[in-house]
Amino acid sequence: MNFQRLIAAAALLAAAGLFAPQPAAAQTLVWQDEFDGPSIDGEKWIYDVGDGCQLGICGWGNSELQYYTSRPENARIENGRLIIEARRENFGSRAFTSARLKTEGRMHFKYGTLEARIKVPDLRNGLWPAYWMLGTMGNWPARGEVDFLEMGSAAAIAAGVTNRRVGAAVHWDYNGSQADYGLDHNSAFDLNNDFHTYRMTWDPQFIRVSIDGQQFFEFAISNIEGASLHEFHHPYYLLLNLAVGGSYTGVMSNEAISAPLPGRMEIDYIRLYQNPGSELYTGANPPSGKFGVYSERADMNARLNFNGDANLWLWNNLSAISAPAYEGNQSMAFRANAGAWYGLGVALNAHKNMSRFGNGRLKFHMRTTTPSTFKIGINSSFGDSWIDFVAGGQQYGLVRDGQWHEVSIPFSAFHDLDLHAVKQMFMLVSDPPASNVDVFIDNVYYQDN
Ligand SMILES: [Ca+2]
Ligand SMILES: [Ca+2]
Repeated sequence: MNFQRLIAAAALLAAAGLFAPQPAAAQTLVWQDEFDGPSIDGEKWIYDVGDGCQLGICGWGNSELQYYTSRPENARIENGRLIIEARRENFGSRAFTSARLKTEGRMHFKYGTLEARIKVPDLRNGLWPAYWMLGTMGNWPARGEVDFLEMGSAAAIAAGVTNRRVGAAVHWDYNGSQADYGLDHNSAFDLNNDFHTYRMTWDPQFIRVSIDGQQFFEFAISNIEGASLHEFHHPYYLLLNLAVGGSYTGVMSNEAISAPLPGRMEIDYIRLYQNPGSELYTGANPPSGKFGVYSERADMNARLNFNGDANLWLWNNLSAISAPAYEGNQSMAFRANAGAWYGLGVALNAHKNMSRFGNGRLKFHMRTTTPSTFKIGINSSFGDSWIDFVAGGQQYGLVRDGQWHEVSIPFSAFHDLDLHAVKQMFMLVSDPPASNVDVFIDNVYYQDN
């Protein structure tokens, strides 16, 4: 079945009036945030900050006009509610600020029922509140996306139902192309005057979305192989944001934003209930001491298992050569040819919570004579974070003399590093060398303080 047929089939079901409200069954509450603490809980939420340009997606991939910050002006707790506030103010070369929060590295789940009580601001025109989830691993759209609440679309503005229309949608990969399926619901009254209950149920068969008990979205996900729906059977994390302008709204310039500002999206609570087959990750019991990324040493408290946890990827221009290890039997021993960049990465199959290493160091042994600039990095929920090794600059213990040396980099030296949500624990990328070079790395580990 192709994607177009899926849409057609779902549209027929909708036309036939088969989207009946589902009675709520008694379910086990497994995660919640009532937003009744003194401040936003950092064990549950982290911020996406900036305009996306640092990740190569200026405007967060949607031509959004705002700069996201982690300041209380844009996100805070007030009277038992999470407030996300969009403001008109110049910040980071943008004319608006707002906030985008996510549970990446703090709460991931597969299957479950989510219930949230949310009040949106007056959206006319140009505000775009969103309550949604993204697959934890992989590149969009192959990581999967499910939107439970989006409002302020260009079509809603054109139809004169900006504050009444709510949309739900799914996005995934179908044979290497983006596939989408979405449905809208027009409420009989404005949704910005009060709180409404948004419910998403996800089990091995369906993703369904309702507002105030009225289901308006259903997507069948059980035909995994036939319809390429693997994306909807993996863990996801939650996001909440209030965008200003952007392609969804069709409001593309600062001058065209007419919504009253500041505008506040308020979330009273989010509760997650268990469904059959549910999985929940909260980053509990994180490792400490010495954590072996690529080390055979006996004194590691824990270590990566390359037959399950992680893979060593050779990205470009590296071929294995035979050489003695620094310790144990194995080491990274590679030759890079002149004239092309080279790089490698230790990629995890799932996020790892390394938050106990914040005051610690990344340590490894390295042996090389390369004079080229290279960089050592870690990928976390904030994207890549790199430390440059420029010949003649800070070397963190490396001497480029062809002998083994220990390199020790404090994690505090990495910018924009979210140790709570690490996805690639060790990366190396080098400028093209002028002549062939050999690079040896061994005994890579995280050391806490
Ligand atoms: Ca509350
Ligand atoms: Ca070794």
